Amino acid sequence: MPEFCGIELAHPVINASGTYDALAARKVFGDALLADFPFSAFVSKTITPEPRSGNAPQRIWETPAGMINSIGLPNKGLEGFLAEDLPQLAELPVPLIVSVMGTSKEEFSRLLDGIAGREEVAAIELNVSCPNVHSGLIVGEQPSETLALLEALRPLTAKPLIVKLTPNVADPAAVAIAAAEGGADAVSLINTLKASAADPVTAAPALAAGHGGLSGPAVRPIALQQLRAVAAAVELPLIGMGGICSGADAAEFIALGATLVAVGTESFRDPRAGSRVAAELAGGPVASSRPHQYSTST
Ligand code: RRO
Repeated sequence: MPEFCGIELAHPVINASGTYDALAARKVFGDALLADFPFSAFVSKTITPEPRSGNAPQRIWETPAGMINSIGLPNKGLEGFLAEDLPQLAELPVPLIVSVMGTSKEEFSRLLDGIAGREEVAAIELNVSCPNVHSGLIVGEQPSETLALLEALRPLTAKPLIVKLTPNVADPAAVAIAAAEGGADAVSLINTLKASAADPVTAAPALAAGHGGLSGPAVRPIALQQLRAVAAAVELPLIGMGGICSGADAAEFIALGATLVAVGTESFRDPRAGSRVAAELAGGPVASSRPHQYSTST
């Protein structure tokens, strides 16, 4: 049984925020979902102080080894989340981690005030890395800003604070060090990589927003390198994610320093991916399900 920031978990596989709608799944699968939930903890979609409708479509674009999203953080806002979603999420058979994002220290503080005191909430993930919101907030990109945010938030709660790092900086380890100095309990990485695409026929941008964040197997080696760098820089427990599709993929993240792993984009293709990855991981080393597509003979 892995232990993470004092929380006992049945296995090391959780979901990446925003990639698995547990409430929609409950409506489809009913209580069968609760009897066999795919993750050992559930991370909510990121919430903001006020409701947001997200970006205009087109918001998703598939790529050969993943997808680009420009979802733009649609959510019910803090009040809507507390009134409508939290009571249902509390029925899940696993600890709940709530992901939050503000555009200032004051907004983050408001979110923590509303959420941290709720007994249903085991931990809070601070999303300082969404690639799709033009907030002017550089908190996750500059170590000094990350430190200042944590110094403002740390006194507000004793619950574990997890900082979700952006991969879109030259030195993610420097941001992780600042998070640790500010009193973060853990770090999760990576969020999506800034990416773009155009329709080759019309020449129009593939996404209405013009750009988005790339996820899926394409980003996995980048995520592994950033995880390795962060693991060398801080003592904190790490949640590793980025293109995990199998137990073998998850084992790579654990080998390079992750305490927990998160399945994200793969859950869109296979909603049972979390259970499958956990079972493959528990079964010991798993041969890669993907043969080499490019020559590796030299
Ligand atoms: O909602 C999104 O567009 C989004 C978020 Br909050 C995030 O953290 N990462 C991402 O790729 N998309």
